[in-house]
Amino acid sequence: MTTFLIILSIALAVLAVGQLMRVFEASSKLKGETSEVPTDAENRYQAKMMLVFLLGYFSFFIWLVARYGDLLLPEAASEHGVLLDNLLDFNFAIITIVFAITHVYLFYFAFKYVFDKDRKAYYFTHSNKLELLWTTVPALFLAVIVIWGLSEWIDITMDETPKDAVVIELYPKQFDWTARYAGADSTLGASNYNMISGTNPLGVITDQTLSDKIAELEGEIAEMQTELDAAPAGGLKEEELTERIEKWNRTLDKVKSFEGLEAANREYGNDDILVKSEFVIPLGREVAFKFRSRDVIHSAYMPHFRAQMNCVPGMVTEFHFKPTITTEQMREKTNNEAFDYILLCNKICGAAHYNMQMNIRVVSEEEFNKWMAEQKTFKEDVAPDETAEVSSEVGMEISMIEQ
Ligand SMILES: [Cu+2]
Repeated sequence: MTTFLIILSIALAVLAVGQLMRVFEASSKLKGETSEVPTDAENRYQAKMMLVFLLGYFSFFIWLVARYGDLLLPEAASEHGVLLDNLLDFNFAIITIVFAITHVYLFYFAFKYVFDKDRKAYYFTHSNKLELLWTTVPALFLAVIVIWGLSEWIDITMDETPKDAVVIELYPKQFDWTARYAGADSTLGASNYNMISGTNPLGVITDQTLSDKIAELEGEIAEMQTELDAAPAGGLKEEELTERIEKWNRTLDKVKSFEGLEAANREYGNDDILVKSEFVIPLGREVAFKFRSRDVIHSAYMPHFRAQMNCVPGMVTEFHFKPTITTEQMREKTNNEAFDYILLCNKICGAAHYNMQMNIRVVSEEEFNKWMAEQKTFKEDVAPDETAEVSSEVGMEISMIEQ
């Protein structure tokens, strides 16, 4: 309401000024004044004002850069991040130089060539020399930017992931992240959304989760069947239940088809490690990320590492980088005890999108190995009689998704 009133009063003020100007024009016309033609003194005053404006304009620009410049991006904490920053700085440098030159000329010429009735404008139709200059110079700069940028991008995205890389899957859903480490075998276990259950939020396929899921589905189907047998024939309830049983049977068929996977593929998942709220990566070692999504498109954004990748349902996207500064070192550098690297969702994905984040801790190789050894593997995690409470909660969420 306040905003509306402010807009309304501004609009009314503009209208009032417009009407007043018309009154002045009409009255000076009646008096016979020729106010449309400025006097020489007025012209000289306007020309000087152009210089004053130029000075104010650049002072404001310099103040803005000094005051807010460091809000652009935090210090890069990955190897390729430095390359990207150099590229960005080069672009900013060119833009700033061109901006300064063109604007100085714009306002200085308005001052220098103030109206003079004794001066005649120099007229020429075109100049080949000028055309050549203002075509080739920008073309050269653009070529440098494009070729340099492309070659860096190819270096960053096309080079092969080293064998000793830490493999981590980032799995988003509305509205949180789960990180899954490939474990001792450096291979992520196969996964499928049909396998998702209370104890298996990422749908990892192992012998254990397969038999659990089949038992769960068969149990549900049997329950629905009992209900169906008791339902009155020909009713709406019978139709609904029959449809649901058919749907669940299709899921069961899909899940059973995973039994045909090679034994090794049902083994890789056992030593995977699932973590929430924070994940840890080692300094100076390549980290290979794989991204999936459970529901909608999310985007994994790690600003300090200059990394961002879409997480798309139904496909796996990838990115890898090498961290160069530990969390501790960054805390000292920024003089901020509470500093943490962060993973954010950078795709507006729903109501609690703003809350989709996860801390990232960069530690030394030894610390990383120690941390890994302390984590429970997926096999230990899905052992029966554990996480019973969590299971019912997540189970509800999944049944909601399946509807
Ligand atoms: Cu999201």
